Amino acid sequence: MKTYLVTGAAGFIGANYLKYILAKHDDIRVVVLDALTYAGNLGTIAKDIDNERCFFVRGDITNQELVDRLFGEYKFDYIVNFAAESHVDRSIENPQLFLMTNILGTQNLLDAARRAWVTGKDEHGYPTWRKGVRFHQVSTDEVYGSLDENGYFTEETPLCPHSPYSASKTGADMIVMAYFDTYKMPVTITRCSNNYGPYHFPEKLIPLIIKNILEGKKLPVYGDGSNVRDWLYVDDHCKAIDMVVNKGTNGEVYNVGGHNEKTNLEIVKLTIATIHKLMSDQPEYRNVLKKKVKNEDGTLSIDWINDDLISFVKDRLGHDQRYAIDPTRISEALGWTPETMFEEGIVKTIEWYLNNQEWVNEVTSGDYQKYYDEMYLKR
Ligand code: NAD
Ligand code: TDX
Repeated sequence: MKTYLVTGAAGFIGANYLKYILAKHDDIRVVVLDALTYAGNLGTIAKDIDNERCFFVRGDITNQELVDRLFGEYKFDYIVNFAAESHVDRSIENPQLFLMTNILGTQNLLDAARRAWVTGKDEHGYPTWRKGVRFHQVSTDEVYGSLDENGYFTEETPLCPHSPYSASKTGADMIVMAYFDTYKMPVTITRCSNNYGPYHFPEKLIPLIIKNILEGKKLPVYGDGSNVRDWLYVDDHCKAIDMVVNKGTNGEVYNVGGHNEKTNLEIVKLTIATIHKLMSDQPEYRNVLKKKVKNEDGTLSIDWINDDLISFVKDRLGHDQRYAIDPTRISEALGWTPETMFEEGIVKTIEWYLNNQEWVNEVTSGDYQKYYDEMYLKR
């Protein structure tokens, strides 16, 4: 039986990953470590925490004493590090927090693992490691910087981050690789493109657009909307991480992406059209609308759900133009392929939000409105 430490599993991808591995593997035990920042929600994973196979600890990955104690209490085999400050716009406002969590938090976890897992030294002075252990870092394609209209990021693309967020993730990746080179620590890294799916916090493009449409608010598109992102359904990312954790090669980086490039404007228009179609085909979904406009016959109108909601606003500082991933390595080495086509995934995602408005209300009940006003009213 393998024991996992999964950090950041009360957030978007970590929660989906937790559900994925608990469903996939009977013979595992998982400890979740999460600080429950604004982006973490215990309700998302409450049903998964049974105190038999899955345990929850509220705490900060930068806390050395806490992380050492957890390593002593549970004999972890795998560390999967999702915990991070993850929003580019917030990193532009407060870079320091990003460096603390994303770089120093990763270093703290690496050092705790080193203290727990090193068994001795080899003849060259390199540490020897407990068999079957691994530290997996969940990284991002943003570490490679930005592409013009041609080409793809491969694992050999030079690291060239632009935002404080992506620079902090690059710093973390470089520390992870330094521990492989210096200590021969068993590590792997995945670098994934933009994820979408259930439990995505509504500060990120797709869930923010869905939320605003339901409220009848304007849809803020940065700049001219021509920036391109490569979208991947979150379960496909979880599958990739599961494969790398269990079958990856130490010291290797794996790019993960679904060859699904779309401009932001395309994404916003597709979201508008999909919500309109779902509410047209299944009128009961209109009850979810917070903006209530009545037709003459008393039913709720959806005529106003159209592209006129789009509002072009001031661009993000240092906005990366295009991301696109070449996933050849993970496909050839581990047989990974994405399973969910975008056309299917976006409908599944929107339906999930329409059916889970309580979750949206819960995660946006705190400082969300303040954040929204500060971030968008000045644009
Ligand atoms: P998220 O912001 O939704 O969740 C982050 C989680 O980490 C939250 O539960 C939060 O409470 C927790 N956390 C934050 N700081 C912490 C700390 N100091 N100690 C312990 N827990 C802390 O993020 P996400 O979108 O799920 O991203 C997860 C990981 O995947 C991140 O490392 C991110 O860089 C990476 N990633 C995200 C995407 C994407 O499209 N969202 C794409 C590629 C890579
Ligand atoms: O209101 C908005 N309007 C808008 O036009 C928001 C929130 C975003 N955008 C644009 C900016 C980006 O070009 O949409 C695109 C996607 O933005 P985000 O959802 O903020 O994602 P991005 O900046 O691409 O980063 C995401 O993918 C890589 C995650 O947040 C990162 O954690 C991950 O590493």
